[in-house]
Amino acid sequence: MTIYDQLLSIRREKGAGFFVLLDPDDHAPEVLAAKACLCRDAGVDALLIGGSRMVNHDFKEAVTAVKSACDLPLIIFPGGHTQLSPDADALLFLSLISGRNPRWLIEEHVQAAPLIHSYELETISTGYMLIASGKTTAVEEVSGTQPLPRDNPGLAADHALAGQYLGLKMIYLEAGSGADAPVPDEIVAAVRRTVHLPLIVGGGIRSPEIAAAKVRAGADFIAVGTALETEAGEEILRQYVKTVHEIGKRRSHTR
Ligand code: 1GP
Repeated sequence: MTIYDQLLSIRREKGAGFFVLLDPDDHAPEVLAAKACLCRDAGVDALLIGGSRMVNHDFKEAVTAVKSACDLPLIIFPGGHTQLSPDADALLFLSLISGRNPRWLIEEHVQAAPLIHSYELETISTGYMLIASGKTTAVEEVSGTQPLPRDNPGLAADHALAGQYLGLKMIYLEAGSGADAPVPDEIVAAVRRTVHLPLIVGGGIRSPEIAAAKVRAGADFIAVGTALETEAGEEILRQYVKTVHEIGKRRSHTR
């Protein structure tokens, strides 16, 4: 079964799923591996690995360490074409469709393609949409693109729909790592009403309650990184997992 099929079956069976983002810019490979084990024990559905600053030169080493420590699906969430590894299970092949910078719409992809092919990595083509969050985020800086406004759910929905028509397989609504404010519920809901693609929501989600609100609004997968940097205990992880699964189940029954 492909990782994409596994994600679809998580959505079908659990209603919604919970991802933890591991950032190799912030931690040594052995620390990431220990975190991955905690995540597995707490019932996290999959791990994302990547970072937008790309200062870490040991990306492959980090992926190998995490993959050999635990068998959770490990999906690269790349900050650029240098973040690739044959040891990951899949790659979110991100196109920054909220922006108008050709580098992040196609150029990085061309650079990455030959290596992805030789690694035989599964690619999950994903429309990546940056939503304004109240402060300039690393994604905004690095990509040199403007985020979509917070107060225009219709515009966000139009972008997601264009992504769906282009044949993308997922949409990622991103407020930016460490964002002051997460993607507004109204934007999540508008995108949910408009496209049938699996929807990941991340950036600035700092509590299980906020995660719950995003799932209620229509998120299929919640991604959290920063909030678990200081408090990555099994207990808080379990709370996120339980909340996302409970609300997801409830929502799938009322659909
Ligand atoms: C960033 O969506 C992820 O790309 C996670 O964001 O670090 O704010 O949880 P946080």
